[in-house]
Amino acid sequence: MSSGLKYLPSYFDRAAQEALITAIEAAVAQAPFYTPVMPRSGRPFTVRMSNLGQLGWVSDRDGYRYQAQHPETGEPWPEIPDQVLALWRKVADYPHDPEACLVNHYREGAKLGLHRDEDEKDFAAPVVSISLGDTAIFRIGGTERSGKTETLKLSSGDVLVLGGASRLRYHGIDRVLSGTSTLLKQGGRLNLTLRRVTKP
Ligand code: MD3
Ligand code: FE
Repeated sequence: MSSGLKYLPSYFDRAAQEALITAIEAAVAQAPFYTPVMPRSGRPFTVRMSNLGQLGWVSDRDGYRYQAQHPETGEPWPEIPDQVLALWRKVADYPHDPEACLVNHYREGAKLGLHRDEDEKDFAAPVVSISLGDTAIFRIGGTERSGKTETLKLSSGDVLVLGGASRLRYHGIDRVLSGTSTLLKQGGRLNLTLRRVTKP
């Protein structure tokens, strides 16, 4: 795969994954998962979302954007947990903390179509992703939608760092393999993506 992609399989051991889940459960009790809809069409995503940090990524009929409040409760997003910030500081190779941590929740049948992450203003910062729960089939292409793609299985505890030449590559989640992990009591998959949004 092209430069700027770092795949760190089993970065978090089981105990660290359980500690992450405890922290995320506390946060989503404050900022519940909601179902975003596509701009214009209003078609719902199959993935449910919440955010942590100063800014959260949201999608509604008006478009995609970052905002400081939960779209349904109007409350500020909870803080990014310490162990998640610690990961960014170790792997991001970027001199500022992330402003946003998008939390994606995949239940049975959920997927995420091929897209680029381009709503941020500073592409010098990487996106750092943590996978928890059921294994996902992740698809990644190049910087053109029509380009070749390849797949990678993302398992619980895996970390991906997408920086440099990989920062603007197309990617998505084809499917989640139900029952492949016992981490989440309800099953399914959680993905955390850490991002710098503004130019420092
Ligand atoms: C490759 N999330 O939230 S994370 C997203 O598993 C998103 O929920 C997926 O795509 C998920 O936007 C994939 C891995 C990832 C994140 C950002 C990337 C891969 C990326 C940015 C550029 C290239
Ligand atoms: Fe993405």
